[in-house]
Amino acid sequence: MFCFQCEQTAGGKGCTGGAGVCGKSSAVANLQDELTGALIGLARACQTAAPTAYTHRVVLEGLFTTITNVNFNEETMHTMIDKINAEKAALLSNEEGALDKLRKLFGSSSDADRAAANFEMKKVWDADEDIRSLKSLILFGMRGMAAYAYHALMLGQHDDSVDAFFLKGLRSLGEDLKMEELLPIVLETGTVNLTCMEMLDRANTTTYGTPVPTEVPLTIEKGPFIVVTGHDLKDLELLLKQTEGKGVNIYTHGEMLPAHGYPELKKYKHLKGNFGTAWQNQQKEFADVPAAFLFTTNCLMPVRPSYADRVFTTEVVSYPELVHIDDNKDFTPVIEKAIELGGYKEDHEMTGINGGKTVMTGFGHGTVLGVADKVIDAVKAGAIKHFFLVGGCDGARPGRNYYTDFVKQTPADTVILTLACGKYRFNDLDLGTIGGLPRIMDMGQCNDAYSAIKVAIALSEAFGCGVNELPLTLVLSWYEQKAVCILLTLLALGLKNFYLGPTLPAFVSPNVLSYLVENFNIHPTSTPEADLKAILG
Ligand code: SF4
Ligand code: SF3
Repeated sequence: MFCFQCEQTAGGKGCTGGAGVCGKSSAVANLQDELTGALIGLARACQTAAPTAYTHRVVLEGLFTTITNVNFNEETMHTMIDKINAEKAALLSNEEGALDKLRKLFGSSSDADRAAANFEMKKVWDADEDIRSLKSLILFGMRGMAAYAYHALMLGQHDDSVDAFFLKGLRSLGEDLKMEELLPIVLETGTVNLTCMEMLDRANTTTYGTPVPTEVPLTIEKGPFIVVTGHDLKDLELLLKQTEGKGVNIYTHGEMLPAHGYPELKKYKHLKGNFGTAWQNQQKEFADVPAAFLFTTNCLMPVRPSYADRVFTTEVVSYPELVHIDDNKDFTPVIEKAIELGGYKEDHEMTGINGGKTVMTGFGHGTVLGVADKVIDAVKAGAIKHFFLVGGCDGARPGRNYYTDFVKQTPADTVILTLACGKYRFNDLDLGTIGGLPRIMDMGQCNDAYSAIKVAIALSEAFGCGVNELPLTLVLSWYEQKAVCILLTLLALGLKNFYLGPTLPAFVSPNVLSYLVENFNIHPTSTPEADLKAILG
């Protein structure tokens, strides 16, 4: 196996051998390469055979499946590969002349299979390091973006330009392209991801309303409960409906926390609070808990015996021997498990990592821009000196205390916007308020980076300056591939001067890194003291 798509990759270089640091086996890693190669084959076939809505859905599922901490299961990997190959065969046989045209495109091979041949990912992993680096940025960015497009699709939204780009991007991985040909596709991944995040924001807010600031308890009430984790709001809604009146409470976990801010989800009285902290603590936090756990997306870690009997998966999440809830979305096994386990006998107090008993969420662009006048006045009067966006993925590396310490050390006249699961490092801190607004404002999930971008653009318009001239600094943490697509969006928008940690991606080659540093002024994080001093002068 070879995999270097996430931040915890072995030795900061790449996972090889029997298994990845995430627990993914070499068999699954190799199948993920085969799956990606099949997707490239399908994208090639779409050059002469028209893709259908189903084709686009298969592409999303295939890419989403390969995100870190989503699929650990050889069996479902095989099913997915078969599905992709079947779709390619169906497209080519349905469209008259499609195969002949493809043969022409690919030379004169008489072998039908070779015309839209599946690609061997080893060719990318063995390529020149700069080509490999740029193709990795495209592939990993598309994997992250596919998850967002998938959630939007579950709420009935899709976008033709996003669908078309996945096919173009996949094809580019199998082509002999030079650096100067790949670079524009890297940036295009970021531009298309902005459209994709906007689509998901629209899907979420038109379905569930505009998020409102909401205080979320961390204490678990007595009685049966289910913990829902991941990013898919639709799954949460379906589970809330199916548990109504059954005496089973629902708690969010990880990236599901921002669900509490949406009016149409908040209205369910049995959506009680948030359980635990970020994903990398699950093996400790889930141990012996008398509740059922439902994973709707990443980040699933290898399950431990003390709670393996109570973890359920849905969507593309898959782990050997766990009960999977299929597309019919009948959550009965999850609900029955929660009732059987019974929950805690008395209310069970839990806290955030800094000891806080509640957290706040619900500060999306709707809320923040709703008080834009207040914010602008506070900046003009000098009450707010600087904005920080401190957010991104959390992870297990010890150096990630940086983000807690950074936030603790920010001066009292600064505002911290945050998003994604990295916020669990500090979201239970009480840092007081500025002009009636809390100093820490949670904008939502990682895809709600769209909210942060909207706010930054609105501020720059209000102050009549470019976004890069605003008193705003992005201090980002990355772990998996959604962070990659968001980073590409920031680059595509021309945002400069941000801090990235805890380490730089292994798939960024020295040449690509110096390009990014020169053109976008990306700084690796150092120490909170030094970085704050450099930022605030
Ligand atoms: Fe290693 Fe990350 Fe790939 Fe898992 S996803 S195999 S930890 S690089
Ligand atoms: Fe976290 Fe996995 Fe990335 Fe949506 S849940 S941010 S790491």
